[in-house]
Amino acid sequence: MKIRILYHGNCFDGVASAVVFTKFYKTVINPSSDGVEYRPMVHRPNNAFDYEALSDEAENAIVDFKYCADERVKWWFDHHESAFLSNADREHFLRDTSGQKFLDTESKSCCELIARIAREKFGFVDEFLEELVKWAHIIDGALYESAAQCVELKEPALKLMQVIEFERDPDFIEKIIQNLMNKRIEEVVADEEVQKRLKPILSEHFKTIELIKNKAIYSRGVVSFDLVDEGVEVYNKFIPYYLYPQTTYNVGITRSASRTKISVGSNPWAPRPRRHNIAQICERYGGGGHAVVGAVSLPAEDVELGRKYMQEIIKELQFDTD
Ligand SMILES: [Mn+2]
Repeated sequence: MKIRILYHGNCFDGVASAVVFTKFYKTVINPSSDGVEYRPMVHRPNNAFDYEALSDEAENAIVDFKYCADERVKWWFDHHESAFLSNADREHFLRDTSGQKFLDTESKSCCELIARIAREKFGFVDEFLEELVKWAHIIDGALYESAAQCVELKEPALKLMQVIEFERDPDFIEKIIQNLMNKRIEEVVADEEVQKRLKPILSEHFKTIELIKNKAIYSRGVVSFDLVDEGVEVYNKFIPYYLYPQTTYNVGITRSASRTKISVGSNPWAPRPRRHNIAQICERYGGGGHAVVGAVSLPAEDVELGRKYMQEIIKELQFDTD
C-alpha cells in the first residue's frame, strides 16, 4: 500500500517533518511500501479541513498540520496549540487507540517531535537527520541567536527556509524533500534550481531592509514604519530589531489587495523587556495573536483608520524615556 504524507505547506518545519516521517516510515513501519505521495496543506478561511487532499487508495499521514477525524488518516503528528478544529475532533483524538497519533504543544517543532517519538517508541535513530531537526527547532521556535542571523540569511538552512516559504510549485518542494533525505542542507541549497529561485527572493528581501531603514521612526522603545505606499506586503519580522537593536517593540502597517494590516511585535533581545500583552492590545482593534506578536487586519480601503489605530498602539507601547 502507498502512503500519502500531508504536510504543512510553505513551511520549513512542514517540509522537515515530511522528510523525517518518510525515513522513519520506510525504515521501521513499512520497508516494502509501494511509494510515498506528498500533499502540501495550507490554512483556509474558516479553518475548514481540505478533505480532497486525503487519498482513498493510500494510508494518510498528517504532519505539522491540524487534526482530521477521518478514518483514512492513520498517522498524525502536530505541535500547534490550535490543532483541533472542534471539541468533537479533540474527543476523537483522545479516544484514539492506534498509538500512531501524537500531539505535543510544548515541542518547538513538529520535526523534532516526530524524531523523538520515532526514537522513544519505535527505536528509530538516524543521525543524518540531526542537522534538519536542529534547524526546524531554531526556525519554527524562532530561537535565532540574533536578529542579524535571521535577517542576513547567511546559513544555508535559512536560505532554504526562504525558498520553501515562497515556492508555489508542490513538485519542486517534493524534489527538495527527496533531496533532504540523503543530502546535507548546504548541498540541497547549492542546487542550480534552488539558487535560481533564491536570487530574486534575496534581492527583494535586501531591498525591503533598505525600505524599512528609510521609513522607520524610532521613539521611546517603539520603532514604527508605514509601507502602504511602498507596495510591500510581507517582510521579515526581525528586520526592525536588526536596524534598531535598542527597540522593545515594532509596529508596521502594510496593504495588500485584500487587507490593510497592522503588525505588532516585540524584540526577543530587547534591553528593556516587553511589558505589554500584544494579543490583548490587538484584540481591542479586532485582531489577535500571541503575547509577543500580533496583528490587526482591516478591509483594504481602511488605510486611514489603520494609520489612526497604529498611532494609538504606538502611544500605548511607548516608554516614558528614550
Ligand atoms: Mn511547525
